[in-house]
Amino acid sequence: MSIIRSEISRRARGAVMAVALALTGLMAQQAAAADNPYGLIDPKVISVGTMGDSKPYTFITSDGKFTGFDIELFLNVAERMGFKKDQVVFTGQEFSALMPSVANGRFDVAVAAIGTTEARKKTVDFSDGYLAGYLSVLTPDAKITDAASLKGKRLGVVQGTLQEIYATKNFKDTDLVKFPDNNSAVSALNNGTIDAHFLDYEAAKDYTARFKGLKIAINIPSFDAPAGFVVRKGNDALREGFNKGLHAAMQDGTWKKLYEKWFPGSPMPAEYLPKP
Ligand code: SNW
Repeated sequence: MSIIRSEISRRARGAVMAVALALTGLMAQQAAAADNPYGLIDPKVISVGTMGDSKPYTFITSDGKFTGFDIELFLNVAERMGFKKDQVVFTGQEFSALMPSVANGRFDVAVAAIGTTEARKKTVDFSDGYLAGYLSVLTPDAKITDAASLKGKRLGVVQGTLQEIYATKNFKDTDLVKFPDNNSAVSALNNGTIDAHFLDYEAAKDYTARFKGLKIAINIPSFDAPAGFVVRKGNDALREGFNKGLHAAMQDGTWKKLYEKWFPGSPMPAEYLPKP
């Protein structure tokens, strides 16, 4: 009898312990969520991977600050989520390193006119879209006017971009030359090492203003791959926080104001404008 009783009480103590442990674990989790609702690497700052030479989307000014449409829009969204300017840390990287760095937990988010595609969604998650436009061929050669005239030419692409994928598939007789970033490709273009460079429309347009000999020759629509903020797979709290901020920025006219500032004269997709 007493042996049975002590066995029962032993089991009961075990069960109570298990419940207590489970509760402690749950409380710890809740405390973590309260301290770090967006699942950030450091709960007090948002660590952002971006690029230094994708003007006017994202670039570094001569005094070392990141700015551009994507950067100002991101800072506005972050502020709506309670993060001041000094709580957002930007780091410049090559384009091809951005999505892997988010997947590996080096950055909380990547921001650099990064187009949303099913292939990319296999390794990272995207916020809702905030930008849609063209992929453009930049060249000093007046004879380059369409895909056929790129035959036998040397075309620059930045590694890992949609331009690289598109050119591989559609510019079959073109010699593709891969670069780590736009500036090195445009240097090669200006010294004649390549015949044309394939990049985002607004960046191409910016280079035409800086180098008078360069023209935009071909525009490929990329509206099916709108740019979004890239987050670690499964970080839904951060992604949803960005979505909420993005929609608020679109609804109150902030998006429109920034678009007109950075992309003057470019048509505005109605879906990002305030809804009545
Ligand atoms: O797919 C387009 C989108 O429609 C908009 O025009 C902004 O650029 C894109 O997102 C494509 N951007 C390239 C990419 O995602 C290159 C990004 C970069 O050079 N930073 O691969």
